[in-house]
Amino acid sequence: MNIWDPTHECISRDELEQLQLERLQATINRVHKNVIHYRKQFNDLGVIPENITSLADISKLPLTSKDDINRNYPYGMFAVPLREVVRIHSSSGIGSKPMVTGYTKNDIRIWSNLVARFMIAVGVTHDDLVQVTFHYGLFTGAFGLHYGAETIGASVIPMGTGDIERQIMIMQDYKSTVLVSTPSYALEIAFRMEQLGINPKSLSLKVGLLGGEPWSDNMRAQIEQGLSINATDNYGLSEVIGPGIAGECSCKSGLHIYEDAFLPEIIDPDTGKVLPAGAEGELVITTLTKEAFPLIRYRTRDITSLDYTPCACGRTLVRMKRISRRSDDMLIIRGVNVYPSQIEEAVFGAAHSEAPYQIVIERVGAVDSMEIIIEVTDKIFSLELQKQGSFLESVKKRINTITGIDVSAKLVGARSLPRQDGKITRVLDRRQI
Ligand code: DLL
Repeated sequence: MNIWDPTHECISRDELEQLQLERLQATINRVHKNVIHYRKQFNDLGVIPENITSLADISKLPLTSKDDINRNYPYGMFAVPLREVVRIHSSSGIGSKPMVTGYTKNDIRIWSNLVARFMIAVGVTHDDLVQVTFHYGLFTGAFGLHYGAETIGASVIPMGTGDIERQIMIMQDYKSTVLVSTPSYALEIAFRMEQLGINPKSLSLKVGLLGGEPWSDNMRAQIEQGLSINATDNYGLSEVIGPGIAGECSCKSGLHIYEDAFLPEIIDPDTGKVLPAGAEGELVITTLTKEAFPLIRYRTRDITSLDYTPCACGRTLVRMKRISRRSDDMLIIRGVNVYPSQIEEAVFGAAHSEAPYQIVIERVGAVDSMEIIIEVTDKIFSLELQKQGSFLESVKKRINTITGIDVSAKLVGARSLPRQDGKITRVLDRRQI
């Protein structure tokens, strides 16, 4: 079996814990010295870096949230001067501003190697042709997978997102062997191929490296059949590094977390208390190698559990269960993170006042759609028809500016949205994943 970095992926637990402690102490020293936010938090809790002498001491440190990152927008939590940063990425924040992350040259090198791990783990080699269908831009997905594939010496086809039929044509003509995408995009490609009468077996595809959004075993089976590939799962989030935090091996019984680079904990999302090994709760991650943008006890809001039993693949790194839900209200629409609060900001901003609204999400085939239904208020009602049209346009434009996604919007009669105890259900997610 091929293992990219056996020294770290098959390390004994004792050695791993020693390495983690050394890296944790170095990270704590760095953020204490260079990041005002952490120094202040440590001071408030009476923590001095010298007090962290075991991995268990991590519970003395404060948790970090998306709010903290947002409050320090854009560069306040960087631990190096900008001149040492060679790359900036960002992802959706809670409000109208994104969360900005940075990488030093060394961060990029480590990131590429972490991504290489899950590629090699599911059988991708330097002989493969890797078609990357993520959007190349501020999103971490495309660059992360791109560099990982180059690191193992595979040939990268940097397609980006776009017309599905063009993706299929390139797949056919360039003889792509690996598909990099979100699970829903992979399913969309499979559906379109079926419509076009293309036999998936006529393609050269063999592996799907899929991640960026939750997906079920049922979806996996549909993708595997529809594209005639081995569909594998990988996990990450932009704030922490992007893809390359965890990935499946060929056993497909959980995702190995790359614990030499990330220290995972599971907490109770309501109390913040650390839960025992095996319990389900919110994944919290401390970065152990990052230079530009280290994070201490970052609340991912993703719900999972950790399995420390040995894996048949020979890797000793802990496995996390596939993520199925979150402890906050973040939605992932076509791979893009969206908060209901951002939609509300757009609706109220366009209406210049509060307006009753509901967000409806559907999945038709494999494609997510979001519709904003807004009740006519006296103020909106008094607008002539043409102005109502431009109000809806303004809502859609604002949502697109904040989140980058296209939505539809419509007006309905006053008090026509269903209410429970006087309240409108803000989000109606009708997707069956
Ligand atoms: O989605 C990074 C990524 C790109 C991972 C490509 C894998 C492949 P964000 O846009 O910041 O980063 O979204 C992160 O997406 O907190 C999870 O809720 C969700 N997510 C990511 N991967 C998975 C997965 C990228 N494999 C958020 N299964 C995370 C379930 C996932 N959810």
